[in-house]
Amino acid sequence: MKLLEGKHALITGVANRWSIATGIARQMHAHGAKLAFIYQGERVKDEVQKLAAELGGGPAIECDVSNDEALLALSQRIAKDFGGLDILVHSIAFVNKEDLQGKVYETSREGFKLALDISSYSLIALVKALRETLNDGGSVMALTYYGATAIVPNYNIAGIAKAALEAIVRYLAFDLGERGIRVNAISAGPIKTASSRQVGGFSKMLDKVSAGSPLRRNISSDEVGKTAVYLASDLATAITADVHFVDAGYHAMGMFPDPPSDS
Ligand code: 0WD
Repeated sequence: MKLLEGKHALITGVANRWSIATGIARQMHAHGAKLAFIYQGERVKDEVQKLAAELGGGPAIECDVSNDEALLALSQRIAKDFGGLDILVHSIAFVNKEDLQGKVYETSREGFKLALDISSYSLIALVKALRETLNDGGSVMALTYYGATAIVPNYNIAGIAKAALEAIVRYLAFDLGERGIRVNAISAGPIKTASSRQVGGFSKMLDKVSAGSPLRRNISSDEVGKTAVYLASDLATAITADVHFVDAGYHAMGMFPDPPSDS
């Protein structure tokens, strides 16, 4: 059964085929949604255009989310190509590499501003620009991580930006709720991507989840994609202002069993 037939989605945050947004796009395409993509600049243009062609041939539009003029142009282009938008996927984050290790108190004011602008405020900026284009009853979702509410060493400013993002999700859910538009966050477990590799000690995070989560494994971007389909579909019409974990249950562990002894 196709759950998103007739729906139009804007996918942000595709950099390459390993991006979480690519897993979301694959699943939304499989469920019949028509997709548009944004890309940040020339560095990722070819890759995003190629993926857009593979996933239904929708437009790939250049848009840096820190640029308000680009966001205005994006909303005009989406209105022209799609008429209205049913689904908005925010899958964007950026933190300077030096701020993804060491002490949080060493973070510079500029590094903090940049991280919060790109990783958190950009959801407000996208909704602001696209609010007229978003159809009543639509679904907005953003990617977050457990480090928003729990201490994950090295995630540092990224976790602080995710805490802001999750609060933004709740406030936007209230703002848009009177139009039946739902706003949720998906809290994904660690997945190897260009961004996550910047986090100090990232491969150890994968090991800890595969050893310590209830499902004893890591997760894939397509599993995040399937959850995104559900949240965007009419199966989830009463779900909003929520943070939904797709992390093999890792977030629910309060203590970890001892590793098996050799004897
Ligand atoms: O373990 C992980 N990978 C997790 C990621 C676990 C839980 C959550 N997340 C979140 C990330 O924090 C982010 O919000 O998922 C989202 C997607 O991250 P990703 O798929 O891991 O990373 P990546 O493939 O790098 O995509 C993020 C993209 C950027 O990629 P690059 O590699 O080019 O920095 O976000 C885009 C960009 O394409 N992006 C922007 N797009 C428009 N304007 C901007 C910008 N200013 N900055 C970054």
